[in-house]
Amino acid sequence: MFDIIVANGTISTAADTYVADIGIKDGIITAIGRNLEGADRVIDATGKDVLPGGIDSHVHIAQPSGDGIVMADDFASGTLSALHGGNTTILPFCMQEKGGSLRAALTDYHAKAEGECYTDVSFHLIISDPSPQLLGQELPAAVADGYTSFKVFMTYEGLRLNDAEILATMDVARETGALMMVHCENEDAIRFLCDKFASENRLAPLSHALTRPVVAEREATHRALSLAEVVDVPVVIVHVSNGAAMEEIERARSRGRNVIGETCTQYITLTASDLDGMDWEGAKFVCSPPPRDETEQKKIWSGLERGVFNLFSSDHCPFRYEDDRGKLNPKGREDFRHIPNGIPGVECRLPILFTEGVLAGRISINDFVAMTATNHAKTYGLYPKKGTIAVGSDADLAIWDRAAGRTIAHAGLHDGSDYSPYEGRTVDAWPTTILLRGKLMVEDGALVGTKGAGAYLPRELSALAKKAQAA
Ligand code: DUC
Ligand code: ZN
Ligand code: ZN
Repeated sequence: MFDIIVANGTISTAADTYVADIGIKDGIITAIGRNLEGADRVIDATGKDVLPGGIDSHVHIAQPSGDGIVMADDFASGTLSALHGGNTTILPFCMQEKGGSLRAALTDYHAKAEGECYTDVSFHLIISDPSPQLLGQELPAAVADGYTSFKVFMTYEGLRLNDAEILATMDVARETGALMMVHCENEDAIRFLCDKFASENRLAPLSHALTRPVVAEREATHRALSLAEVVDVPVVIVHVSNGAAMEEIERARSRGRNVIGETCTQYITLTASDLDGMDWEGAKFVCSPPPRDETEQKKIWSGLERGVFNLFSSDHCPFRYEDDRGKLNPKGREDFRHIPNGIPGVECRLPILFTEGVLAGRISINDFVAMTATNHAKTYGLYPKKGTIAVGSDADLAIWDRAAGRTIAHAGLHDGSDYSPYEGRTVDAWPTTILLRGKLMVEDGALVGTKGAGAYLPRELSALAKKAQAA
């Protein structure tokens, strides 16, 4: 006897595509086969794609942003938006405040998420202050408690770590088996260019892209990979925006390094010229690394096609546009250096890649599942509970309708921002019915689940990092 049967859908995992029924009991997939019977509820998925719920492992929600700036999403709106875009798990970042403890940051972040989520959530840490106390005690304790990944920044004053600090932090990753993610951009190069642009009074949003050139990302990527080689530790290079940085990853792998590569929606869809919009509208596209040009987009596509990128994420980092605490804050409306970095995108990630990747014939549906769900679970210690359709796995399912295409309009999205960088773009399919651990959350596009259905997920060590530690 099942609680629910999802009947006759075309199931795709990272490995396989086939037509079958899925039997669900107590939130778990307990049977996969033809002609399953005996359920309280049968969902007919004939002619639909049944995929694992998406996992977006790069999302920013309710992150302190300083300077009177406030992120547009709390856990309720951020996870609701993720859910409507076909996701059942997201991994936002819990940031250590400079000089603050990790415990304090985690207590605060858990309090923000508790009872608010529509998807399951787990947290990466951001290390902003790698003091001996943090590296020696707090971080290892947090890893043991299931916070098994953390991010460091090579850019942003107040957040960036120098090379010595990165090495010391990587050493903790090696010792604990945690996985380290690196934001690769050369802060000094960016600072130099920003000062130069400011002295020339070139303060419009486009200057954001011009002061964060490809070379600043390529150099930092090379350096991060070199430092990881010194420590002999695996590393995740997040939000790769261009071919040169991507080639650094390929070169490191050819030396035998264990490198996970991530790219994001904005690097296959947007270009720097979007920042050059009418008036100050370019602020809507300010994110770091910035979108590049069509040549770089093609290189990123080639990386997706050739499997260079393991992860395709949104880097959802939402601010409102018309808002004193958002993009058009009093300083930001006059000087690109004060426009908060980041764009919303958690709801559009999957339909855009499905349309432009799968339906356009660039990647297989199995590669799509790998890059949007399975590999995220494997990378961050959630597999096989999450990220696949298999007996014993959580019944996190997205039922896709290829007749539910639409033109993206922010009015139809669910995040807390007031615009979408993907406004006007057409997608040819949408995940219209979503189950979270067997619970029907969205049915034919309408919310039927409740806030608080999403749970916090402590994580195992990454299988990838474990491998390195054992070696
Ligand atoms: N880095 C991110 O990972 N997200 C948004 C902004 C940034 O700099
Ligand atoms: Zn980043
Ligand atoms: Zn990010």
